[in-house]
Amino acid sequence: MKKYTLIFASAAVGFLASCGGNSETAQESTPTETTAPESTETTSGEEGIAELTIESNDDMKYNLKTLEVKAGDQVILTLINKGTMPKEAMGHNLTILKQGIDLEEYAMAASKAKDNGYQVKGREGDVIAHTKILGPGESETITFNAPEVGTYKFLCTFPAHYGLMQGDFIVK
Ligand SMILES: [Cu+2]
Repeated sequence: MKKYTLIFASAAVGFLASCGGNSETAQESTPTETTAPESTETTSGEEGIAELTIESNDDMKYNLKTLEVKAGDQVILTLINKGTMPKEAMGHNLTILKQGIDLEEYAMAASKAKDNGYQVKGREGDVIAHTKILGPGESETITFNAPEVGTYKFLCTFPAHYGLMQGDFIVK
């Protein structure tokens, strides 16, 4: 008997929700016109924590062009390399640069620093956070504090990848 009551209750809730959610439903059915991938949604419900996941692949691309967090957030960022090509040929990382650091210039310098995980030795201060270079099927989660409000650049520093593999890390 209790079971039936529960089923009825949840059905009623579902009915109410579908009645009350008209505007939401309308929004969902409207096709989005943006061709670029949406920014990732923050999956953590916890206040002050931004949990983000971004993927890389053998096409030398990230699946997102924008990552967005709030100022003061603790950022838990995961890079998953979905590719299958060997790390030596198609490794990827995610590197977030401080403002004012020239992306192309940093990428060129980093591409020569294979023995340092493609990060420039002595220029750690130019980087907010970065993962290591990931091979096929690998992932890494890095945790750091969101910098002040602004738009920052992220890129892959594997040689010749930054042209296609870059995006905006936005702190609101
Ligand atoms: Cu890459």
